Amino acid sequence: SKDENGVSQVVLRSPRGASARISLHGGQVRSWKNERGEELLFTSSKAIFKPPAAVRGGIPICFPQFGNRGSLEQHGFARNRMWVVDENPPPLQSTDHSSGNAFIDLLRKSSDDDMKSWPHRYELRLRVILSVDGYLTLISRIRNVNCKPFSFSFAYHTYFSVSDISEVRVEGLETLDYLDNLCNRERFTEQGDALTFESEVDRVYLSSSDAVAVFDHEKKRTFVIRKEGLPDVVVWNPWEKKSKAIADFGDDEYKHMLCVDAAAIEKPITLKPGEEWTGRVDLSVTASLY
Ligand code: TA6
Repeated sequence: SKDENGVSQVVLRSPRGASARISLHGGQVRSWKNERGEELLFTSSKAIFKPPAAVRGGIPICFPQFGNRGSLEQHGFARNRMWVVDENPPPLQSTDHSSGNAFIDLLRKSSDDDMKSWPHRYELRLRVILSVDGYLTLISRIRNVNCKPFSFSFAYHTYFSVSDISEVRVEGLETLDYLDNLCNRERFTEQGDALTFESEVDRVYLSSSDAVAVFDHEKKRTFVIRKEGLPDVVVWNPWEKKSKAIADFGDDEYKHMLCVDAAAIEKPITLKPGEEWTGRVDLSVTASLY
């Protein structure tokens, strides 16, 4: 099918009615719905769907640079470019294979345009799996197909939809060190038991455990984020003032979103010629038991 701007997109469906929609613009997951048809990812009502800018919401892929830590455009170029569908993808690995699991592989290879700003030849294969339970897995494999090494950072910039940010709690980041983007990336140590929100937050938690949970009290919903190959976790909410400065974001929308990204930022990944890296995130959602 096509999106608002005529860009091709792919829809995955689970046998019980969950779905995920992925755009070829940016290889971006644009929608993830549970079996009741409820949207789980935030998209701004002010989002601009016209390429090349990434759509404000869903799961933009940040590669080969996170944020403005480097010479490239903010969050790298992968989210702004067109990807293609691999019509003959390798089969699911046995651990991901279960009847009823739907998947798609999108590819992005360095173009001459990319080479001007980042002179490296890479192949990026993004596999999106919607499990029979309606859970979402993203696996990125990045291969160095050139004869010199390169380094990159990476993030699944995941915009979760939440009912009310003041009622949200994030667990799994306790005691970790983090870099605070609001304080020149100064390093702090998390002191609280769980993270709650009452002002702008823009942090990179370092070397987190493999699971982080986002509790949405009002919706009585919990997201669990499991990750492999991605040591860091970004937590971002622009809050009131910053929201007003973002053109494609509504003034009050910060109340209904929280970005929690599985990422590799502090220590860039280096690939030698021929080497491949894998970064995986598994997103599950459950009704909270309280
Ligand atoms: O840490 C998350 C972050 O890098 C913030 O600093 C904020 O700018 C956000 O991502 C959104 O970035 P974007 O380029 O999509 O506007």
